[in-house]
Amino acid sequence: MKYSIVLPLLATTVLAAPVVEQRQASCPSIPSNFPNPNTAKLPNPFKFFDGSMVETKEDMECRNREVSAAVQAQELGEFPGKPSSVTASWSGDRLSINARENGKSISFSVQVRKPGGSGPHPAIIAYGFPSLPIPNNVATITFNNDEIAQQSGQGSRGRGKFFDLYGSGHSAGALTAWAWAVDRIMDAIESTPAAGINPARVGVTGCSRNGKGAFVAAALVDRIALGLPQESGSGGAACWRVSDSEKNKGKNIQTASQIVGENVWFSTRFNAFSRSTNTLATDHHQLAGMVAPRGLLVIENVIDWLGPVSTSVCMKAGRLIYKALGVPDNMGLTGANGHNHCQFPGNQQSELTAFINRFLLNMTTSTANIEKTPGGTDVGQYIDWTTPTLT
Ligand code: MCU
Repeated sequence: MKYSIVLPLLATTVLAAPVVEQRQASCPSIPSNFPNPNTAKLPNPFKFFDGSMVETKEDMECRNREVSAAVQAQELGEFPGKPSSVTASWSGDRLSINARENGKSISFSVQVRKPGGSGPHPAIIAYGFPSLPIPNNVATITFNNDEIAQQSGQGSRGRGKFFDLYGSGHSAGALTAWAWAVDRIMDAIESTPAAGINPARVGVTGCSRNGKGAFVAAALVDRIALGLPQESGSGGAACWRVSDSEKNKGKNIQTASQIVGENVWFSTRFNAFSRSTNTLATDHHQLAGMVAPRGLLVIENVIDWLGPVSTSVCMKAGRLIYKALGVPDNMGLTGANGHNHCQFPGNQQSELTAFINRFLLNMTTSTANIEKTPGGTDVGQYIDWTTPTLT
């Protein structure tokens, strides 16, 4: 299928350090019914739900829209767009944000620690607190995601400021609610030059449960220039199908059927699929595809519960989407072992530095061929499709 780009909103020169592309493809209408496969192989990211093939880069944008719709319908819950009013103000070291919709209003603020100089500065939004080293020439935006949507077991479903605005029965799981707030932080950065942050150079990070959040935010919020999900494991960089297959091989790995009971990260819509992940219309390699062609460094650890085989295979499959788009090096994955959970190790530093340099600091650093994974993670066993070269 060939669809055309109709409205280039922001011209970009894709040299060493691409800025976020904001293009508007003219796509067919997004389906609201999705296929119901029954396969342990990862779904073909290059085949539309109607069976036609993705042939161009613009097709991939359209494909991502239907993938997003399916992921929202089956896993994440609805990701609301910009509310009717979003206002922001800058004072001290805080960016305060107010969002209004349907007569309701919420406010939250983020703390911004900035480098010296007037800026505008690149920045990394950190869920909770940064669990990886942010260089001092990049601003740190500390985001208290728990106040937007709580994540403290089943009793916390529908609690937090997102749900104060949209109602406690809203379908969004916590990951989606947090991504909505990241989208509002981007609104605030754009509308508040006094904050001194460059909206074209913003990354997002978080570790573990917050790593799942950072990954979903990078996928859903297309103004994010660099995703840095850290040790997100199941529900983030792992693919549901591969995690189930690993569980069946006897591994102590988090699976969909466990995760829906543990916490409220996903929508209740996901419950119907948690014991039949082979029937999902998509899997998480396609979340990486939603980030493409923007920067993405997936940082993992060799801990059984996270699913090192699952995250490696899944993200290798995701990197094939970057490859099809002609930008394989805009994504990397690094799965070092030998460190405690969320304790960023020295042996992942060079990859992190390269991605930050290239995508946030506009440097010509190479991010080529970063695929550091454990053995036994051959993606070929989990896919039955080939990777096209999209025109
Ligand atoms: C890896 O993230 C989670 C994991 O999914 C949970 O099962 C476990 O309880 O907590 C991990 C985490 O957030 O650790 C800080």
